[in-house]
Formats: sequence, C-alpha cells, structure tokens
Amino acid sequence: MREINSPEDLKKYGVPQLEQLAEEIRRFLIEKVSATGGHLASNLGVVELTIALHKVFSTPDDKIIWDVGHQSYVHKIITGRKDRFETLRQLDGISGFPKVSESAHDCFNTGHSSTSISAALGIAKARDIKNERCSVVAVVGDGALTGGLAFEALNDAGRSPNNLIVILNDNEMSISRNVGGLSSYLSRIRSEPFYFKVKEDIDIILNKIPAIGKSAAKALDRAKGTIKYMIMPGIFFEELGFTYLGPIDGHNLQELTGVLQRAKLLKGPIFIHVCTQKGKGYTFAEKNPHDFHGISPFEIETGEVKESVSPTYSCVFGEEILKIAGENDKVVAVTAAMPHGTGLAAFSKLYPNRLFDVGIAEQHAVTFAAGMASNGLIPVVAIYSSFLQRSYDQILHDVALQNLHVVFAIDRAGIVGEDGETHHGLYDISFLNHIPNFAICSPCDYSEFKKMLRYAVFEHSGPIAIRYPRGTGRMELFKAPPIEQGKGVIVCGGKDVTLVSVGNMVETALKTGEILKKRGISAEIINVRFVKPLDSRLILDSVARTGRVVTIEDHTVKGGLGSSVCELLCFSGKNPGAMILGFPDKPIIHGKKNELYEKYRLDPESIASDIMKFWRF
Ligand SMILES: Cc1ncc(C[n+]2csc(CCOP(=O)(O)OP(=O)(O)O)c2C)c(N)n1
Repeated sequence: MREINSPEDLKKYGVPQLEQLAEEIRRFLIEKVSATGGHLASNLGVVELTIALHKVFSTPDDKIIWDVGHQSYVHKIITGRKDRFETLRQLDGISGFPKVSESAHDCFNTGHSSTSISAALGIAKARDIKNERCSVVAVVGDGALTGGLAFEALNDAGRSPNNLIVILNDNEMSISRNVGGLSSYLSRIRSEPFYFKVKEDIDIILNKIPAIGKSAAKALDRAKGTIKYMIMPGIFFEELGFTYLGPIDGHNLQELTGVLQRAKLLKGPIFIHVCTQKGKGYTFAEKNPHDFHGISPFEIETGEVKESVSPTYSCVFGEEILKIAGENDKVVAVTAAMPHGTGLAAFSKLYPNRLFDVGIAEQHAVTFAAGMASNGLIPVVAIYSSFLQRSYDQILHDVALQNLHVVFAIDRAGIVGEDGETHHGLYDISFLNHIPNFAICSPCDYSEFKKMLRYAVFEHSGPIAIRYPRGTGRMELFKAPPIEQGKGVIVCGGKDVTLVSVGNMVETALKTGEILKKRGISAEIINVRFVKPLDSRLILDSVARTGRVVTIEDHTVKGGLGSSVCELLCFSGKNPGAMILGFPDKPIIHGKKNELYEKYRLDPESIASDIMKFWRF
C-alpha cells in the first residue's frame, strides 16, 4: 500500500488516486483482519467515506466521532497506525475502537452504540463557547440510529444553532438486517431517485406557483407542505431542524468529497445521508455481512474461520430456551439487535411471533419486557452484560420495583477479550446487587446453565438474572444437585481455606485447589451459584471451619461477590480477613481472555501463589 502516514499524505491526491488508495486499503484490511480477527464488513463499507472525510477535513483540529467505533479501522490506517495493524485488538496492541490515549486523531472514545451525536453536539457547544473554529462530524450507522440516545441527541441538535455535521452511514444493516420504522423510512429514501439538488428544485418550483386571495394562499401553503412531505427525501430530519443532504452514493469519492465540502460551508446542523454497502469489495463479506461483522481469524480464499467452533454458552442458551419455549407458549424472547450473538437465531425461525428484535434499544427492550410480564407472558431478555448497563433504571424502576417475572440472560459476563474495556462485562453484579427483589445466579458449566434457565423460567417468580461468559465452557464440571433459590454447593471439602466462587470461576477455583493440594494446603471450594441471595449459612459455616476465605469472580472487585461476602462476614461479627479476587477498579485493557486472566492474576497458578503469600502458608 502507498505511504499514508498521516491525513496530510492523502490531501495531495485527486479522485482517481484516492480510488486506487481505497482499493489498496481494502486489500490491507482483508489481509490484516484475516489474521487478527475484528470488525471487517463495517470497515470495508466505509473506506471511501473515511478517505473523503480526511480529504475534506483536517483532524486532529477537526473532530470526527465514530459511533460504536468498530468502523474506525480505515481512520486508524490513515492517521498513522497502519504499521501497528498486526497488533490490532491484541494485548498491548492497538484497540479495535477509537481511543483518545492512542492518537490525537481520536477525539472521543466509543464502543457502545448511539453516543456520537450527543458527544459531537457537546464538542461543538464547547468549541463555540470557547470561540474556536473547527468542524465537528459524527458518523453514525443506521443500526446505531435505532438507539434512543441517538434520537435524544437529534432532537436537541436539530434546534441548536451550533454548526455540526451528522453523517448517516446507511447500509441497511445493524449486525443483522436493521429493524424498525425508521429503517423502512431510510430504505424508501434510498430507493428514491432523488439527490439533494432535487430538493432545491422542489422548493423553487413550489415557490413559483401563484396564489390568489388570502385563503387560497393558506390552502396553497398547506398543499406545498404536503407535496414536499410526500416527495422530498429526508423531510423527517429537516423537520427536526437539520439541513438534509442526500442520499449520496457512499462509494463515489467525487460525490462524497463534493457533499462534504458543501456541508463544511453550511451553517447549523447538517444531516448527510450516505448509502454504503457493508462488506464492499470482499465477496464473502458482501454476501454475508452478518458473519463478517465481527469475525475471528479466517482464510482469505475461502472466507472460512480458522479455529474450529465448539458450542458456546450462547449456543447452549439458544438450544435450551428453544426447548423451554416449546414447553410453554407464554415464554417470549427479546433481543436488542443481537439475535445471532445471543444464540436466538433458531428461536426467531421457529417462533417468529415470539422473538422480538427491538433494535439497539436496551432500555426499551427491558421496559417492553416488563410490559409483557405485567400482562402474563414470561419474557427472557438476552443482552450482553456491558450493553445491559444502558438499562439500569428500566431494570430497577420498571421490572424490580414491580417484582415482575422477567428473566435476564446476561451473555458476555466477565471479560470478553479482544473488544476490550468498553465491552468487558465486569459491572453487572455490582449494579444489580442492590436492586430489590432481584436474584442473580451464574452457572459453572453447561449442565448447571440449563438447570438455572429452567429454574428461572418455571420455578422462580420475580426478576432474575443469569450471567454467563463469552465463549465455551465445560459440559459438566461435577454432578450438581437441583437449583434452589439462594443455595450454593460445596464442590470440594477442605480445612485450611475456603474458596468462594461462582460461574466460570468455579473451574478456576477447582484448579487452584489442586495446586494448593500439591503444596500441602487443603481448600474447601464453594460454588455459591447465587450471588444474590447469598447462601450465608453455607459460607459462614465453612469459614468457621477453615478460618480463611478467598472470593474469586470474573467481575470487578467493587460491588460483586467479594463485596457481598465481606458484608456478610462483617454483619456476622466473624471476620477472619478475606482475599477478594477479581478485576481491579480501573478500565481493563484488551487482549485474549487467558492473557488477561494471567495479567490480572486470576489464573489458578497466580491465585494459588497469592493465597500462599497472603497467609504465609
Ligand atoms: C449499546 C450497544 N448495543 C449493542 C452493541 C453491539 N453492536 C455493535 S455494532 C452493532 C451494529 C451497528 O450497526 P450500524 O450502526 O448500522 O453500523 P454498521 O456495522 O452497519 O456499519 C451492534 C448492535 C453496541 N456496540 N452497543
């Protein structure tokens, strides 16, 4: 690929050379992402848009905010990080999302959807208050536009006097096909043969129609409004207060640079509707943009993923919930734009009327589920831990205070690996732990997971969350008794130290116990199963026997299992001193999961050594 070490390098090129550059960047992306894994299809779709942005605007002075940020690879390539692409998403390598700490060209960190317009408006306001001059551009996908936060920001930005450019990258896809009324509206605009020039023509033609008399003038005004409404693309955004430009072919550099230059000169909030193709330029990704949205390392020639794929927790959830739905037709499933990621694809085929994909709208998903529960259904809401953060108030106010029977299937709980700090599911226990009426449990293997799901749907009443990790787990770690609310199990007896763990960390605790055994220390291992309510009796009795307690969790040390056990010990008046093991109270970087466990001393070897040191065994 030609030398592009900063945006200045491409400013000297004309459109034909930029088109060649686009091809080179596509080849580069395919080669690099095939080795590291990452978000390929979204990036292939924005190659020309990103080049055009850097041709017309000048970062870091001008600000570009990438919504979600998974499509920022081309921006990274252009802004001096090309040579670090082998390290993409690897431990100590460059992130898969914009990071202010990584480059001055990244002005705002993203990772979760629908934040860009709010952030851009804030940056524009600050610019104007400080009397600075720069352009501020938010790039938001049509999927991200389904998030409520994006609507809140459009509503505010549209009536703001500040210069701000919002670019809608409309590829008709979220991770799966996009959903909802706005998406249908955008599709209609896409299929209209209008371009922004036409809009001006409409205005000119309408203004030329003469009106005779006052009432005729009024009627004509109304008629003009209706005509405009029917035929003008983007009227929705115009009505919000934006100047709408589009739709634009997002792979035509001539058109793109033209419209961006025009937008740069216009005043007030501007909305540019750019149409792109997800996966553009790589046949496998074009045909299957969903699979190439976020992909593991793959063979370029065949598009096949390199590693063998064994069933994950999400798959087990998908299979079991399908069986459960077959047994009770009140069971419905809700996803916020992740039917595949959460394992609900088969459910959507078999029970299309009982699966609700609400778009990237986690808040709505939860209150919507609360509504269904209040009217007699049993909703199972499957959302990744980090995205559930969005729904805190809906969980508390709409579900828990009314004690509604909503089952939360919290996928990707714990560290997720390469997606890094914005995506780690490290906070769900702490924000659910103090919500009244809520139960929180976590399975240590697939067998326990299926039992917990059945328990949650058929036996529990009130809100309950089951948290489970990204990736694969064991079929059956040990023969487990049936699930009982708030009851844990001792999986291995011992006399020197009590290891209290939950979920995937039960296996870590068992391995730690084996290492300790070889060093002459006998550990009692408890799988608490429920973080809330906690099996106080089981823990206190064990600690009374061993005199030492260690908690191990795939979660931040603040407000999780460890905090609950400490509270228990304090309130019981028998506090022997405890070791609380989990992730520290700071952002956790990206890298492979096992590398991160080792880095943060949550692998069995490190835990065993730290226990030995702590109690001077
Ligand atoms: C709050 C939140 N929910 C879910 C996701 C997972 N997610 C990442 S990208 C994406 C789809 C985004 O679609 P779009 O904005 O159209 O971008 P595209 O990939 O199509 O370019 C989703 C659902 C997220 N990042 N944040």
